[in-house]
Amino acid sequence: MEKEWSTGTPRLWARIPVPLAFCPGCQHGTAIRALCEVIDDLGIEDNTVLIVGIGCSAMAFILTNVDSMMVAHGRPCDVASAMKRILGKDTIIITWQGDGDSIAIGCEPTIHAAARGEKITTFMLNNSNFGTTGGQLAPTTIMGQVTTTTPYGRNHDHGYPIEASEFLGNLRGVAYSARGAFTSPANYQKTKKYMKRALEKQIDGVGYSFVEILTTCPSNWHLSPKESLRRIEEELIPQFPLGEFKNVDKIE
Ligand SMILES: Cc1ncc(C[n+]2csc(CCOP(=O)(O)OP(=O)(O)O)c2C)c(N)n1
Ligand code: SF4
Repeated sequence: MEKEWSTGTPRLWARIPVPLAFCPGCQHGTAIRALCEVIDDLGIEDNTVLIVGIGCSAMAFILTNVDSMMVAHGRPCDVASAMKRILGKDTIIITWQGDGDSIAIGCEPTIHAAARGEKITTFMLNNSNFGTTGGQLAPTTIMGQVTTTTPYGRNHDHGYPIEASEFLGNLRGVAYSARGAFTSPANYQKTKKYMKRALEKQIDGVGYSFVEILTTCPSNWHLSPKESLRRIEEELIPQFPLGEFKNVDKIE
């Protein structure tokens, strides 16, 4: 029987039954659901292309019923820039990336796509470590955080975390930059609003748009799903405040 979308499942959600690839309590699935809902709301599913890098976050391409491409680790913004230029303004190009993919190995592609003001949108899932490969230090690892490569906690010798939303918001080619989280229903709705605004900037052809989303990684944090949510509230949000950092309708 045809699935009833009125039950609350986003239209864009994959129509083939696939086992969820994520660990219990991981919020990557929540983020993908939010993406599906936003694309549904905007009615852009037929002209959207999703470009994923490498990492747990990349599983988005299996769970969404949208044209997609998986590219080399860190390279989504390069491929997205080329695609947008070839396919033109009517194709909505989204890169869906982990923090490692986006601002560790993919730092240069991301910064230069932003600086060039490419009319693409990046959604970056910040779980403060490299999830897939076992929880190593990432540019988003906070001070004091224990990871497999900082077993005594990140300290001053390891350098300092990158606040990607604030940093990218300072670049001229960026039309929109925001950071959200899914720690409560209210935050879920707010983050969806940020995601929608970012895509609207692309639809309006203003410039590069970016939304960072704080997500849980219970397996590598060695916390329960509930404790992981508390960690985002108590430890990550104070370091990575939620909100909009740039929102312009025209780049001068
Ligand atoms: C060129 C290259 N370098 C390293 C790797 C190994 N690798 C695969 S996933 C990954 C980390 C992904 O972390 P992140 O982007 O934060 O995503 P998450 O898994 O946390 O969603 C790494 C280093 C790779 N696949 N390709
Ligand atoms: S390792 Fe972390 S990011 Fe990857 S699926 Fe598990 S909880 Fe999610």
